[in-house]
Amino acid sequence: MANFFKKLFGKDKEKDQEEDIQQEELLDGEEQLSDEEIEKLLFEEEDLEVDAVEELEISEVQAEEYDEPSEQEPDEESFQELEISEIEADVVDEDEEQESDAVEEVNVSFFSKLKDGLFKTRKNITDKINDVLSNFKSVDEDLFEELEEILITSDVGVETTMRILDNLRLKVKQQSVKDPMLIKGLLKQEMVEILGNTTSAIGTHSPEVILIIGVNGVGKTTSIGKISSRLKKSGKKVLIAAADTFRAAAIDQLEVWGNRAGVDVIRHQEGSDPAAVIFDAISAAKSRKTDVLICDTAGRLHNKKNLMEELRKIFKVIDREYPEAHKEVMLVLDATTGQNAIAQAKVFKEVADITGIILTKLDGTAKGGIVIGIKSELDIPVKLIGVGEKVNDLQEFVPEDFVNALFGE
Ligand SMILES: Nc1nc2c(ncn2[C@@H]2O[C@H](COP(=O)(O)OP(=O)(O)OP(=O)(O)O)[C@@H](O)[C@H]2O)c(=O)[nH]1
Ligand SMILES: [Mg+2]
Repeated sequence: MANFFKKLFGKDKEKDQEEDIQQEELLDGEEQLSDEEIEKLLFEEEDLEVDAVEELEISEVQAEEYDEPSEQEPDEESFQELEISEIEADVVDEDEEQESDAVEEVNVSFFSKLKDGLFKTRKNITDKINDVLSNFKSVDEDLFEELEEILITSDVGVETTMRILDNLRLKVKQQSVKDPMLIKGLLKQEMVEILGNTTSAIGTHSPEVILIIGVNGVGKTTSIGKISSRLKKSGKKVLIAAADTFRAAAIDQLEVWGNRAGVDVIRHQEGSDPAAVIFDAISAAKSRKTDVLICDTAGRLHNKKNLMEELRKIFKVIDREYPEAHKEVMLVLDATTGQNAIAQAKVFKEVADITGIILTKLDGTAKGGIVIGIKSELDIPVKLIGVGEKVNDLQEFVPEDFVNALFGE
């Protein structure tokens, strides 16, 4: 626990100032990304998405065929200005859906939900792989090149794709594979190996604090609603802290999710100090003997420096006031932003010891290959995946299930 948030606070007060300077340097120094680029990454997702598509797509037409923008893309202006009336309208809709959800729960298994959620990615990756494999009579370099293109256009990432293909070539040689159809099994093995199988669930300790961070619109608040509901159903005492005080609508949105899950939300007024909300929430969690405290944070502030400073203060309060609590820092990334999600993670990694990733909106993208890229490039476990907007559409990430669902098996 002592090293938790190690980059964020000093061991004593004297060091605080020095660390502040280091922190500044961390954020503003010779990073691979320029300051301007980081600002852009954190605050201008509209551009990000366009950039991601423009820079990274080898076969734009092919990918876009399946990658229609979802209604909930973060570039929606309306999301920023979300009115309470809109939130309420949403609740009515979702409440109606809840009943059918309950029925659906019985019939639709966890796995088929995952399969459905990965529909666009499956079309983009697996259908194309099947096509290629059935068109080839032997396993040769042209076949590997075709596979390479498919993986890169699905946002697996160049480096990771190369790694997968090198290992594949090796296995093909070692096992003297001649039949192209056998490649699929080897490819699956390779993906499962990269993804690993060491995911530890969140919300299993008591007391536990789960801090949810990420840029605006990625799905932080929605994920908190989904996690709260799951934990509550599993018998945990849950409390939510509305530490995104930047917009009143954000607090109301969280309260709506809290009500739905039957979980209390500790809130202050719009514009109040987020660290003070966390302080109060910790006091409440202690006196109510809460098992899990989940904290929402702002994704958009006036600038990157404010955002990082705010997180820093929050971390400090948690560490000081709740040292006995197990801590999880979950970074939420939007799968539809492709490689930019990885760039965002790199920025947040500099200021927080991220313990896991929640990858949302996998249902809205053909580029679910990003899961493999994230694991391979960042080495932070993807712990939860969002495959839809409803309360039950957040799943624990199990590599083998994911790869099987991806290959439609
Ligand atoms: N399709 C789909 N939509 C999702 C998923 N997760 C979240 N969303 C949608 O994404 C939009 C933004 O979600 P929020 O939870 O409000 O995002 P946020 O990160 O809290 O945003 P800020 O509060 O502005 O920082 C909402 O319309 C959600 O319904 C998912 O897994 N799939
Ligand atoms: Mg939010």
